Amino acid sequence: FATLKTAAMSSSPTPIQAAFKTALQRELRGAVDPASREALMRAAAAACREQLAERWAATQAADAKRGVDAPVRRVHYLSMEFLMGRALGNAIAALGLDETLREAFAVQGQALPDVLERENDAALGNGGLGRLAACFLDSFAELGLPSFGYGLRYEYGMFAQGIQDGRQVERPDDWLRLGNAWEVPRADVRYAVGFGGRVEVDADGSRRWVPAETLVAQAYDFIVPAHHSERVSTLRQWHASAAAPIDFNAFCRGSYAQAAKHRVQADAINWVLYPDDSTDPGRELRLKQEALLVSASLQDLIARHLREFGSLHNLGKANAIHLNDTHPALAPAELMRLLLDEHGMVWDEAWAITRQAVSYTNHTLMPEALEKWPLYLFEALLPRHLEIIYEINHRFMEELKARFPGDEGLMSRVSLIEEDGGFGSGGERRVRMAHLAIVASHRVNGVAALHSELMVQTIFADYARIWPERFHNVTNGVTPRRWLQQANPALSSLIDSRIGKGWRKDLAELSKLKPLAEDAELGRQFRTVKRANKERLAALIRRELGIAVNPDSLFDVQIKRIHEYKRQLLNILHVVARYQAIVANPDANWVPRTVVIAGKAASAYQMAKSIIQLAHDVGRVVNSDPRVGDKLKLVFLPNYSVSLAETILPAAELSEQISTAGTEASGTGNMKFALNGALTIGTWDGANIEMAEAFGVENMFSFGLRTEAVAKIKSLGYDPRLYVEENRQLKAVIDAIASGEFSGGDTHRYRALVDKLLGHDSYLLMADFADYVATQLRVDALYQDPAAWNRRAILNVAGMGWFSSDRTIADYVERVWSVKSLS
Ligand code: DL6
Repeated sequence: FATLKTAAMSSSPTPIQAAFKTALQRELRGAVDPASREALMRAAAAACREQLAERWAATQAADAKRGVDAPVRRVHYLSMEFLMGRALGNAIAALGLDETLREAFAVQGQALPDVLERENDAALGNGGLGRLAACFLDSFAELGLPSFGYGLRYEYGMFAQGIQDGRQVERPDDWLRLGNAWEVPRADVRYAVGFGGRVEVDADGSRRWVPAETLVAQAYDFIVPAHHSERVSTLRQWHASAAAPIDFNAFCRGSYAQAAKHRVQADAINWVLYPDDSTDPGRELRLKQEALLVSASLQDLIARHLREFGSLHNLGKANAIHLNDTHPALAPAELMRLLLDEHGMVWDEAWAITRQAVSYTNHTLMPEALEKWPLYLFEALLPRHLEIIYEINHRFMEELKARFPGDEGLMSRVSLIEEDGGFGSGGERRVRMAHLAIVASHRVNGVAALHSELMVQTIFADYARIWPERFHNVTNGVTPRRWLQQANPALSSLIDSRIGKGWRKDLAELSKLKPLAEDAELGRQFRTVKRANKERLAALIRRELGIAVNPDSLFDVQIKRIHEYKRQLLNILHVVARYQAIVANPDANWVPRTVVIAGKAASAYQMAKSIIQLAHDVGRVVNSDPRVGDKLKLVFLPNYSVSLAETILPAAELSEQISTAGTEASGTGNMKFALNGALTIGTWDGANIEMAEAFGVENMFSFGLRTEAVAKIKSLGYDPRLYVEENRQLKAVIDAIASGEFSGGDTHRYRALVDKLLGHDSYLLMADFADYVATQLRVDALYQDPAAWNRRAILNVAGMGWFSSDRTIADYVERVWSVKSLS
C-alpha cells in the first residue's frame, strides 16, 4: 500500500485526518492488494471507530462530572428496535473525513460511493418506531445530551424481502456475516439475568428470587457522532449467552447437542428481531428478549449511578428511563425489584424513584399493538416481577377506591391485570403492559398532535381522567444529517448557495428559503437537482427490475411498511383507474407517471402480502401494455431499507401519505419526503397536519374524510358497496381485480381482498376513493406548470425546519426528561 502512503492530500492534513490515515493504513496492512471494496469499507470503519472511541471516552468523562443538580438528567432510551442503516457515510461526514477518504480510495482505484455501498444496513427494527430511535441517537449526540440508547444485538435483523412470482418471501437478514467493524465489544460490561425458578421468603420477611436459569448479557457499543461538536451518543446493545459452560459429561458421552442445549437456547435470544409471537415458544422467546434488554440496561444504569454518586437515593433525580412503546414496559417492575431486593430499599422510596425516572411514548392507537402477556408466562419466567406488578396494582386500586368510590368499571378497565381475557386473549388472564407503563411513568406522550389528542380520547381515556397532567404531545422529527445532507448532497449544496450553511446546524433556518420560492432561477436549479436524483433512481430500477422508467415522468412514491391502514391498496386502485382511463383514451394529454411502492409485510399478515402481490400483478399488466407506454408505470422495489430510502426520497416528486384519518400516529417518511422537496398527497392524519400547517395547507394535496367524519360514517353504519355502486370508475376497478384481469384469469386470488373491501372496508378506501382520484388530477394539473410546482416544492422545504429530530429531542428534554418536568 505504498500508493496509499503517497495519497496526495490537497492541503496539509489536520491531526484527525493524519490519525485517520495512519489507522487506515494499519487496517489495510493485512488485506489483499488491491483491496476489495469490502476491505476498504471495513478498514475505513475501523479507522473511524478509533476516532469515535476517543470522543466516547471524553463524552463519558464530561457526563460523569455533571452532578446531581444538572438540569438535564442522563437519558436511558430503552427500545427493542434501532433501525440504524449504514454508518460509514454518517461517520465520515461528522468527522470531516469525506475528502480524505475520497482521495485515499481514489488511489486504490475506487470511488467513495461504491465503497459506502458495501456496508450492510443494520436493520434492527421494523419501521417508523425503530427509525425514530435511530434519529434520536443522532440528535442526542448533536445536542450533547448525556444519554445511552439500549437495545439488543440481533444477529438477524428484520427479514430480507425477496419476491418470487410477485409474492413476498422472507429470508434471514445475515447482516453480521462479514463482521461489524463498528461495534466495540465491552467484555467488562456483563450482567447476570435470571429466568424462572421461585421466590423464597427469608426469616426477616424479605423476598428473594431464586431463578432456575441464569444468562449473561454482554454489552456491544455502537458510537454515534455529533456533527457540530466532539460529543457522541452510545447505542449499547446486549448479547445473551448461557452463564453455564457446556455439560461436560454429556459431551464425553458423545451427546453434543445435549451438552450445548442450554447454550443454544440462550443464543436464540440473539437471533431475530421479534420472533413470531403467535406460538407459545415465540411468545416466551420474545418476553425473554424484553426482560433481558430491561434487566441488563437497568443494572448498567444502577452500576454507573453508584460509580458516579455512591448512593441510589438520588437515582430518579439524575436519570430518566424512557420506554419506547410497551416493549420495554417491564422496566418499572425490574427497577423496583433491583431497588427492593438487591439494594434493600423500602417500597415507598423505590416507587418514588421509579415514577421519577420512567416515562413512556405510545406510537400507535392500534389495540393489537398494546402488548399483553399471559399470567402463566410471567409466573413461569418472571415470578418475582409478577409479585411486584400485583403489588403495584393493589396500591393503584386502593388509590382509585379513594378517588373514585364505587366505580368498579373504571377499576376493571384500568387494572394492570386483564381478568376476563379481552380480544385475542383466548380467555386467559394477562398483564397489560401499557397500563404498567402509564401507572409507573411521570409522563406519557404521543408522537403528533392529533395522535396525542386521540390517545387521551380513546385508548387511554380513563387514565387521562385519572392523571390528566401526565399526558403530553411530542411531535416526531427526523435527522436532517442523514435525510437531507447525506441523502441529497446536491440539494444541500443548492440550499447552501442560497441561504448559507446555517441550516445544517439549525434546520429552522430553512425558512430563509421562503422568500426565494418565487425565484424562477432557483426553481430551475431545484428541478435540475431533482432530475439528476430521478435518473439515479431510474438507473436503480432498471438494474434491479429491468424496467425502464422515464425520468421525465412524475415520480409518485409510497414507501413504508405494508399495512391496510396505510392504504397502499388505495394507491393501487388509483393506478388501475388511471390505467383504464389511459386505455380508453390513449391520446389524451396524460401526464406521464411512475408510481413506486416499496415496503415489507409482516410474515404472518396475509392481507398485506396479498397487497404486495396485487402491486406486482397490476404492475406486470400495466408496464407491458403497449397502449400505455411511458404514460404509466407501477414499480415495486423489493427489500425496502434505510439505504434504499436514501436513494428513493431525493428522487420523489409526490409523496403518498394516505392513511385513513386517525390511524397513522405520526409518520416520519412524510417529513423526509417534504424535506427533499416532494409535494404530499395526504389525508388529514398524523404529522401531515402539522406539516400542512407549517408550510401552508394550500401547498399540500390534502384529501379524504377527516377523523370526525370517519367516526361519524362508521357510527351511521358504513356500507362500502354503496360507494362502489354509485361510482362507475370505482366499480370498473373492483370488477377488473375481481374478474382476474390482473391475475391471468384467476378469480380466486383476490377474492378475500375484494370481499373485505366490499364487506367491511375498515379503512374506508371506498369512501375516500373519489376524492383521492380527483386530487390526483389536481396533481397532474400542477405538474404541467413546472414553475408553479417548483415554487410549492421550495415552500415545502422552507417549512420543514421544525421537523428536525433535534427539535423533537429538545421538546422531550423540556417536557419529559428535565428535572423541571418532575414538578
Ligand atoms: O413514532 C414513530 C412511528 C410513527 O411515525 C408511525 O406513525 C407509527 O406507525 C409507528 N408505530 C409503530 C408501532 N409500533 N409498535 N408498537 O411502529 O411509530
